[in-house]
Amino acid sequence: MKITVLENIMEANDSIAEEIRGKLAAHQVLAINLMSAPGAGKTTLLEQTIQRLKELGMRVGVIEGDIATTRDADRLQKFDIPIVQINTGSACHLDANMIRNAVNSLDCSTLDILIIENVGNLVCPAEFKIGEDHKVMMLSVTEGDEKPLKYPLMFRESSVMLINKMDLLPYTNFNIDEARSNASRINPHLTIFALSCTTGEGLDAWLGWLTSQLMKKHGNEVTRSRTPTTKKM
Ligand SMILES: Nc1nc2c(ncn2[C@@H]2O[C@H](COP(=O)(O)OP(=O)(O)O)[C@@H](O)[C@H]2O)c(=O)[nH]1
Ligand SMILES: [Mg+2]
Repeated sequence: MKITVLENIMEANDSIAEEIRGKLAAHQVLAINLMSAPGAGKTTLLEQTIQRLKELGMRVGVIEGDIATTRDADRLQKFDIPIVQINTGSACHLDANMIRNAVNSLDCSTLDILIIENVGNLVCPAEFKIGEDHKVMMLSVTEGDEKPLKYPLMFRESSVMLINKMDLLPYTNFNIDEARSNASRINPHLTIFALSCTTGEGLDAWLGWLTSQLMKKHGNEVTRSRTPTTKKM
């Protein structure tokens, strides 16, 4: 009985996720679901990524998912882009229903890319489709190279793994080859980039992947008008 209820919840979520995917596709908006444990560096990556995308003339929107506070959204205010903050209260992940409300409050015709920072958690966010084109997960070198084996779902569901805080590598026992091989064992199709959001090392390769996905969505048309707003839900 409990299993049936869970399946129904997931089916309902997936059908809303498809509706979101359709709406974003109609506007050629690339949607990225960014996931990691708390503190891996998602918001710092967003700061670096938004800056570079804006320099390329891309129109970026962000949905910030957190249990409480607008701290991350506040950090992104300086970019003058549309941001929607979702405070989940006690929920440890974003689901499609939350994202549908957030997407409906954005003007998708003014966006090229929507980046969704999920709630910091290495388990639950991977279970929920939210209408994204790609799940991107971040593992920082302070978390341990065995994490792909201990939390396989997130690594299996993701298109990209970002190994962050490479500047701290000399101070840890993190083995980068071990991390790559553990992750590839879980998901042989995973694209892996090692980077540091603090020093900027490796960010070009990440941006290269992101812009190639944008070009797939848009062809060569990337327009430049933006509508800055910040909303709290
Ligand atoms: N040394 C180092 N610190 C980083 C790096 N990226 C993020 N941080 C720091 O890690 C902490 C958590 O970063 P944040 O972006 O808030 O993580 P989030 O919880 O995943 O959004 C902050 O103190 C960041 O300055 C990095 O590449 N190297
Ligand atoms: Mg954050």
